Amino acid sequence: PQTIFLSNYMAPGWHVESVNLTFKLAPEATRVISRIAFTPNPDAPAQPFMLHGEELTLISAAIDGVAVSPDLTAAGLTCDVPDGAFIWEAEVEIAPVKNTALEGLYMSNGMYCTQCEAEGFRKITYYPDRPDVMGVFTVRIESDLPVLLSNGNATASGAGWAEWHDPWPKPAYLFALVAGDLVAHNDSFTTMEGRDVELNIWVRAADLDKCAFGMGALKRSMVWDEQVYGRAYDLDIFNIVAVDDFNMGAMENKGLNIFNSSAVLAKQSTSTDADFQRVEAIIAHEYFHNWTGNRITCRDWFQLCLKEGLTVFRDQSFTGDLHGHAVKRIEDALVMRNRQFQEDAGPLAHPVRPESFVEINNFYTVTVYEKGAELVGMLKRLVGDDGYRAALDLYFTRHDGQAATIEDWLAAFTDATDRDLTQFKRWYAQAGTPRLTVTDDFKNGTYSLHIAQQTPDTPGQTDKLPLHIPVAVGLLDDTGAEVVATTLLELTEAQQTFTFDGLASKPVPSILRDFSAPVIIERDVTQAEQAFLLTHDTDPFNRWDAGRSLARAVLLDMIANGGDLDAGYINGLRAALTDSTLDPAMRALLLAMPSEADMAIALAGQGQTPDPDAIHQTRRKAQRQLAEALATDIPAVLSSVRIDAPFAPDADQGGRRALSNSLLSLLTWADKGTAAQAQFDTADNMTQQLSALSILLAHGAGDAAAQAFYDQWHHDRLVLNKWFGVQISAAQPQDAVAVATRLTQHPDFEWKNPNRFRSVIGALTGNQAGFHRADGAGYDFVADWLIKLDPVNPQTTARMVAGFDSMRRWDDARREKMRSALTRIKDTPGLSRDTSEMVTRLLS
Ligand code: DPP
Ligand code: ZN
Repeated sequence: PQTIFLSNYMAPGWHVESVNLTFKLAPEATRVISRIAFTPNPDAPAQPFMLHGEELTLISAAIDGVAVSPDLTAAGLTCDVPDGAFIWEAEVEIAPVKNTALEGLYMSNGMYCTQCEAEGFRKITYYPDRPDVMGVFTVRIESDLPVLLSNGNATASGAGWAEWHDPWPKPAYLFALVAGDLVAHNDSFTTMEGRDVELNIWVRAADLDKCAFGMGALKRSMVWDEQVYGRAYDLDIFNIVAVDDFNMGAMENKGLNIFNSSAVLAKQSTSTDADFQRVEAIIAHEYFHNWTGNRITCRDWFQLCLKEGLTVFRDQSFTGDLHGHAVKRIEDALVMRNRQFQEDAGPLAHPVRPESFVEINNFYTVTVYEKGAELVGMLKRLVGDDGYRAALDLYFTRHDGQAATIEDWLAAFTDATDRDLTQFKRWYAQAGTPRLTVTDDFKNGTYSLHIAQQTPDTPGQTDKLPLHIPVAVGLLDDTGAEVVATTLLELTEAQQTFTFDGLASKPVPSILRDFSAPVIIERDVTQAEQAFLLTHDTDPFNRWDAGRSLARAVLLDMIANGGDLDAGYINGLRAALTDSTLDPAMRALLLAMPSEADMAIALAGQGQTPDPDAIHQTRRKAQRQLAEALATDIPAVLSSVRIDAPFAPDADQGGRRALSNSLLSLLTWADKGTAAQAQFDTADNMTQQLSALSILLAHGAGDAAAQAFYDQWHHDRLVLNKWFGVQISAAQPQDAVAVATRLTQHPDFEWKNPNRFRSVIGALTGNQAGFHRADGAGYDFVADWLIKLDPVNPQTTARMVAGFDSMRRWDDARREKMRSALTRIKDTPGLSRDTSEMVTRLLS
């Protein structure tokens, strides 16, 4: 397979002025007729005329009305073309019903839908399928299905056909088409520019009662983008369609967003608070792409973070504005530390802007998305709120209608704010998580912080240069009073000293407030100092982080030396738990012990080899002892957070439910499931029902509840995914593979559906001690299923093979078993390009 390099970028030889497409839909034999107006690009180097195309049957082709016979290649076609502008016409045949990869035009439950990002359009017709070729699309759909949708505005329709016109030039990856027997949840919105917009969420009739929340989220997103970024919607209609079979979360096609049904449908009885929050965030994310992604797109796929990092940053800010920034920042930092830092430390590490790829689908990663968002957040900290807004305004003005690069993005910041970002740009090119080693001293009223930075080697990259890192710091005195408020230090050298004068005594530093940069802080801190910060820090993120660090230290100490849960830690948690001035959501976060993965990462970071069983057993023991220690405190806290109002999926109630479910989990150690069973039996919402089921299963008392849950919900595909997943996530390590095996034999295990596949295979890779069973049964089970899925759906297979990326962390025996499972995948005849690139990187 061919490797593509950023450094080989070449401008396209031809522009597309306009595209007319006609679709004659049929499951086995859809005809796609295209008419494309090409003009030569005077700024491009000379190159042959080439159109991408895969898995197409060419019926006919013509240039300026004269039939031609192009040369067909594996990647598309080449053809002699006239010197100036010309009209290309072609007719191809495709078979949507056979398309199980879910890229291009495919069918899901009898409906036609598309997924073209990144390179799916070439499976629909011959086209220059690259994001820097932007054309105006007009689409005619012919089908007997009642609802026929494409991008832009509806222009005409009749019995069995509809036409759509999108006035905004766009790359092919934003093309979309839907045809199905659908109904709409309808609403409207008037933009700040006075445009009346029709809003629809299209679903199957049975799902119509799950659309109201998503519609509200859409309208909140539209208002927020007007108020915070000054960006209004630009078409007369905005359609969202829910699809059951979908590889990713959702897709921002111009005016016709297509969503994995799990990312748009929500209602009280079937959706957890986390589901509601995820639906709102993804709807916002896709909507925000209309400006950051669609109006300004990417020049090439190496620039993916240009739209994704920025749009994730925007959706995170939106969620923070609506529901509170402190909790949101902690949640986002957890994703960075538990997932992105792990990716950045392993064989799959890559820069936020990669320099090469074999299959671009393998780079829709937590590094491009979430670390990409952190880079935007750091830029905002460095230039300030006003500078950020000025830079974004300039970016939109300058690049509207263009396919841009990271260079363009940074130039907008430099030109709007006069900041030199030459060094900051290294963040886009250097992979790996920087480690900041911090020491301090105090002399004659002057406090000095010495910070050294170092970024470890990553695959293909050694000798990293110093980065420009914003480090937010505050100083507290020994009474807990803040003697220096949050100050942004700019670390640019390999080693640097920052001083603070005029202090009466040596302060306690609070470093990396608000998680101001995606880095690891290494500093010798006593447990007493962590306990002090847990009580006194005025920065909510660092207060939580002090508690988290303390918990980690205590648990690691128990793993190394045995013994009981530390009394100081218990007292700190009791103080936080019973502090009624603390938001319940924050108390729930404080109470949550570091995950098993977090502890494995911490041990590996100390140069030790983690034992997944010891981690699991110790964590369970710690929870049991915490439950005993807090037993008398729990009832009063539970009644103080009881909800008397009707259900609402809002932050206040969500926080109360999160805290009460943490406490229910603790209570279950003593009552053996009485309270959890009662909550299961009477729950009127999915958060309460699923938490109770999960707790019962984790305590070995969930069989009856699991059966009852199935009987109640087997007709609902999204809830059934939870039923599959929770039995594996909550299983004890020795049982997890057996439970997963049994579930794959269940008649409802529709393994070709990505959500269902992930709910079983993904749940097992997420059960650390279960997946990493010493005998390798977990690895073999997952490898068998990935080998089976690969020919059907390469993209989802490749994504899930990343579950092996912790390989280096474990003991030799486990590592060898992981290697041999991966080697077995690698040696499978006919392995897809997607999976083979991933396995090769994992094994290298
Ligand atoms: N562009 C899509 C998104 O992130 C890909 N799933 O929103
Ligand atoms: Zn996105």
